[in-house]
Amino acid sequence: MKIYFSGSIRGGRIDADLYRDLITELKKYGQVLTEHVGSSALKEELSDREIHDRDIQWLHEADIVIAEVTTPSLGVGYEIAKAISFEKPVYCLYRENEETRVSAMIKGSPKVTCHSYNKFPEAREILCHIFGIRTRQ
Ligand code: 6IA
Repeated sequence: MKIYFSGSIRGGRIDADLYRDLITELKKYGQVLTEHVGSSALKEELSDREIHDRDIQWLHEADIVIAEVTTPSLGVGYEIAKAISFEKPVYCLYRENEETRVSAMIKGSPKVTCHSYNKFPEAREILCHIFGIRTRQ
């Protein structure tokens, strides 16, 4: 099972540690193609074009896309739209929050399954549920 995890980079890194913990959890279910999204020491080693082309290639290869969408990010939104067009299953996790509300284009999409959670253990349960269902299909 190849998992594409999507989370904000240039949109803001406030949730970087949370992404790292989610990725650690996701590794129980398969190969996470985008482990760098949870890294606290991101380096600009590739050009923007190289990043784009590599990530699109990984999206093609992925069996499932899991996005943490609490921090709004153009890149995450773009990846979700691409994943939908590639007919990949897309799941979004987000924390309910007064300041940022998830875009209606994500929450309102019939092709995206959204789950809200408060604390990490709840997110872990949601992932368990998602992969429990998917491994039985
Ligand atoms: O617009 P954003 O940068 O927030 O978009 C984040 C999403 O785009 C993530 O889910 C990544 O899959 C992808 N992405 C954006 N920038 C990079 C990147 N840059 N490396 C890999 N994937 C990326 C290198 C790090 C650099 C900005 C310090």
